[in-house]
Amino acid sequence: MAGNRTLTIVKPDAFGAGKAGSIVAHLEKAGFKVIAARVLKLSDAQAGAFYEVHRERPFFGSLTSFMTSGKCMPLVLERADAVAHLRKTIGATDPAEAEAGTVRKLFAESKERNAIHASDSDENAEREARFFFPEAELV
Ligand code: 3AN
Repeated sequence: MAGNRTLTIVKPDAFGAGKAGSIVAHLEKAGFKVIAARVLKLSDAQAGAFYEVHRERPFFGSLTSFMTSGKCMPLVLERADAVAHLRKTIGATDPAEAEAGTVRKLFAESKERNAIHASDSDENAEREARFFFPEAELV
């Protein structure tokens, strides 16, 4: 998927508040095409595996309990320069620091309940897309 695909997750805060449709519409307006999507409630094991790189961080337990607190919606998105463009579209991790018009400024509550995830590199986009979707759904 090098370069033109990325993985996003509408997190449980935004999904539970009925903001998924508005967020996907915002992403489509930003030029992203939805390649794959699903809705699921992550298990503790899945959340721990997805956020493995953060296991030693002080917020790991809180992050995984938030991410398993309700349903979320992972999507694979496509457009040119997908990873960088999605990071710009969602804004800073903390919505208080996010630029006006970004997904987190519009829809997030706090640094943890921050509405949306986006892969931070092509390598992680590939790994994270495969985490949620079988090959056949990524055509
Ligand atoms: P981003 O989601 O912007 O890539 P990362 O990769 O630094 O941010 O952090 C992954 C997730 O961990 C964030 N989306 C956020 O939900 C959570 N997180 C990061 N830093 C903190 C923090 N200081 N306190 C609570 N949660 C945090």
